Amino acid sequence: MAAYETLRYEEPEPGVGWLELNRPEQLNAFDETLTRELQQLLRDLERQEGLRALVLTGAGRGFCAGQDLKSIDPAQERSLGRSLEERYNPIIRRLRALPFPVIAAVNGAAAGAGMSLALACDVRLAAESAFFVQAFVRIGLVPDSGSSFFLVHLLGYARAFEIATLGERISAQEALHLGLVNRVVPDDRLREEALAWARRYATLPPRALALTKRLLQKATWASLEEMLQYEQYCQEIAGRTEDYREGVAAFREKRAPVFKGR
Ligand code: LHQ
Repeated sequence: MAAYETLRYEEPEPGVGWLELNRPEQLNAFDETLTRELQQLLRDLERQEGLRALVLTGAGRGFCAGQDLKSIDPAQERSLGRSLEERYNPIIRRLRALPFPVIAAVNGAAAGAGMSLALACDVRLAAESAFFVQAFVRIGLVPDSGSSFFLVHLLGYARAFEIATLGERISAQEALHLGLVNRVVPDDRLREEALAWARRYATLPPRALALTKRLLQKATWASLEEMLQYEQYCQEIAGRTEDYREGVAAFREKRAPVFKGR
C-alpha cells in the first residue's frame, strides 16, 4: 500500500482496518493532499483482501474540521462545485460503496464536510467530548458532501432544517438523543469500543453484511415494492454462500459458526 502524508492506516487485528486522518494541528481539515489521499486509500481498501470492517477516526483532538479554510482564498476565482465533484463527492461515494461496515470513531470536532464524512459511515461512536457542527452556514455555504441527504434521512426535515440552518454545536449526548450517533463512550474508551465493534463485524458473514449495507442504503429512497424485489435478489445471493450453510450447521450442532466470506 502507498505511503501517505496525511493519513495513517493499519490493521490492528485480522480483518479490521484502522484509518486515521492525520493533520492534527488543523483538526484534520481537508486540504488537497488529504482529499486526494483519502480517495486513493478508499479505492485500495475496496479491494483489500480479507478486510471485514473499517474504523475511521481523527488524530489528535479533532475528528475532521471540514474544508481547510486556511489553504483556500475565497477572493480568488474558484469553483466550489468542481471542488465537490472532484475532491469530496468521490470520497463519500467510495465510503458508502465499501463492501464492509465502516465505523466512525468520532474523537472530537466533526464540522462541515467533516460532519458529512461521519454521517456517511455506517456506525458512529462518539467520545463524550466530541461534537458536531453544520459549519457551512457560518461561512455562507450550504450543506455538502451528503449532509443534506444524511441529515434528512437520519432526523427528518424539521430537525435537519434546524441543525443545517443554525449551525450550532451538537454535543455527543445531544447527538445520541437525536439519533445521529449509535453510542457515546468515555473519551479514553473510544479506541477500544470502536475496535470491539469492528471485531464483531470481523466474525460475522461478510457477504451478508455487504448485501445488508446495500439493502439499507437503497431503502432510504426506494419503495416497498422495489425493496421486496431487492431483498429477494440479495437473499438469493446470500443463500448460495458457504457461510449460510455454516450458519445453519452451527445452529443445529449448537456451536459458534465460523464464517469465511465464501
Ligand atoms: C482549522 C479548521 C479548518 C483550517 C480548525 N481549516 N484550520 C467547503 C469549501 C469548498 C468545497 C467543499 O466544501 C466545503 C465544505 C466545508 O467543509 S465548509 C466548512 C469548513 N469548516 C468550518 O467552517 C469549520 C471551521 N472550524 C471551526 O469552526 C472550529 O475550529 C471547530 C468548531 C471545528 C473546532 O473549534 P475548537 O475546538 O474551538 O478549535 P479551534 O477553533 O481553536 O481550532 C483549533 C485549530 O484548528 C486552530 O488552529 P490555530 O493555529 O489557529 O490554533 C484552527 O484554526 C484550526 N482549524 N478548523 N476548517
